[in-house]
Amino acid sequence: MNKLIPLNKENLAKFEGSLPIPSYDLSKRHAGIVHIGVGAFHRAHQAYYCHQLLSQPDSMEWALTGVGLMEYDRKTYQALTSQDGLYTLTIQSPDGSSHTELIGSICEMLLAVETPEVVLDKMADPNTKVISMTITEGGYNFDPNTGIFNHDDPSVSDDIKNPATPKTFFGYIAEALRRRRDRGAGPVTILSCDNVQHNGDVAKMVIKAFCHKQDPSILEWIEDHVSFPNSMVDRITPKISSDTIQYVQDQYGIEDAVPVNCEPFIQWIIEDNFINGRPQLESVEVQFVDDVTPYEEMKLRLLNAGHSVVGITGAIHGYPTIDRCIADDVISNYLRAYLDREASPVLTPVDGIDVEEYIETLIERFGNANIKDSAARICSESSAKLPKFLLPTIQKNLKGGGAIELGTLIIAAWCYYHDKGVDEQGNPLEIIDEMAEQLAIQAKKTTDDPLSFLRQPEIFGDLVDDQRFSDVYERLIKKIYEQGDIIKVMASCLKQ
Ligand code: CS2
Repeated sequence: MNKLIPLNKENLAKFEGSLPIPSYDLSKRHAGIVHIGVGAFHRAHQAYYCHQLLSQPDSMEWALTGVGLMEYDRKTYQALTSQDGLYTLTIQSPDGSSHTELIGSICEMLLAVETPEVVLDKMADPNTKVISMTITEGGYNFDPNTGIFNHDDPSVSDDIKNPATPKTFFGYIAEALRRRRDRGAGPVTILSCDNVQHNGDVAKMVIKAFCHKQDPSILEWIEDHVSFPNSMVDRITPKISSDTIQYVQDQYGIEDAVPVNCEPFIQWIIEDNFINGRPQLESVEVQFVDDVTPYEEMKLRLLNAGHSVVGITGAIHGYPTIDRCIADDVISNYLRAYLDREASPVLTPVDGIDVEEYIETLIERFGNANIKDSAARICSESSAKLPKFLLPTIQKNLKGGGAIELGTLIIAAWCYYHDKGVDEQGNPLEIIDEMAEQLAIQAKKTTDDPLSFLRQPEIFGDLVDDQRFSDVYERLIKKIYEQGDIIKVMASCLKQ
């Protein structure tokens, strides 16, 4: 086998001809955007859109500075730094075909734990017009039931006391905004790219709540100088895997430590509310709208909730990937029934969007066997996801007298998942959740107190007090525990 070529600027020309490389001059890029949270999703989505934009005339100021805030970001930081920000993106279609490109929109990477001052100065630089982020559903640190920001989180309260030496996302934003104000660096747009309903409004609420405690003097400046567009982001992006590393080596002879693979589908809908200019992303098919609400509601409650329905039940059974779950007729019929009977009836209709068609497409997307999206990724951090993806549908149906059985079974299955810790084939479940310990403790009490798992108000609010909900839950959790076969229980719920 030929020697592998390390991926970096110097070697770029060597790849020409074997795969598409950036058509723009890398030395002419300027980072008008600082992005916090450079995970696989960011690199398959926003960085890919920016890459396409940079290929067009007059857009060189819309490249990205990538920031990792935490120690666990070090590996990506080191890899991307040694690769001059370059990486491969492999787009994999359901028919088995793949297309790989070299992406060049990330000009530089910074690691906050290494160079905090550089990060703060970059965020406060007048040339930084947008600070965007993917900090995950749980990263906003608020109670989904009360909407209240959690000041008591230990690292948040540390940051409240030490404004000049931040550690958290909130601390960095507050200090950067103060520096912008004091230096007259101009307004800035804070653009959330997470799967949270009204992600911009939520970002504004939590940042203001943090500043209110830390330094209320900045609040007025924020009101006049910072905008927070809501946005809906979409592209299924598995975790980086050794398969993809191997694939780009075998196909292209490229040594890329952090390659990304994803599905062909991509969508970004943003409210046109940028306070200091914005990239002309409409030229690469990003949609700008006045109100993103109906689109985000549809995506979170159909696609993301649908993912949880499939991922949790499939993981319990022992299917490793989402496509394997979908290939099981009971799971795919169950998914369709959940979306048709419970999720769609309580959605705000979107002009020009056919929900039936949206559902068809999402089931096809889930069935993409080429991307190998793991059930474990979908189940990870469900304690932050389900209150945003699935519980709103149950709550709406409880209010309006709609059906709740199929959604409630997923909550019961989630409890079982944390109680058992192994799948039905006897293999250990890969459980990744910040609340995993508490979830397991509550789940393990189920045989004595069937409603024990629901007694976690930070997740379920006061849902346990709803008689109709708790009756259905109790019946279903007993069924799961008695039968010990999740697919059978799903099939029986479908018949009703
Ligand atoms: C998934 C999302 O994390 C999850 O549970 O539903 O990551 C999903 O793949 C993306 O939102 C797709 O846009």
